[in-house]
Amino acid sequence: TQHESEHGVLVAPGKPQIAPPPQYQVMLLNDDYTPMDFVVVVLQNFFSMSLDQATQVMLHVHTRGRGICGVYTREVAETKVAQVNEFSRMNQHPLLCTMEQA
Ligand code: TYC
Repeated sequence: TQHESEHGVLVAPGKPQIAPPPQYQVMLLNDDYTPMDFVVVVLQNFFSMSLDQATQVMLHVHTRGRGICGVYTREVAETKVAQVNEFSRMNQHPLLCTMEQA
């Protein structure tokens, strides 16, 4: 029963506030065949990373087996996963992108 949110916006008295939406980690999995340069391009273009950032994440996935590309709400995460996997297949690479609840 709060008439003002933390940002000063008025809300209906007695109306319970909605819980924040669940967040999902979008993951990249390592494989033996996808070229490193291709993974870097994916991270730059689909996850808005700089060349340095993308190179670091690609090397993390290469050495550790998997890594986080970003954290999003469900619909955004699902769209990223579908777009990355479609782009990889279109270029005949086995690169796999998945998501899991944070
Ligand atoms: N292991 C790949 C190679 O040696 C590079 C790679 C990195 C592939 C990250 C996938 O998600 C990946 N060419």
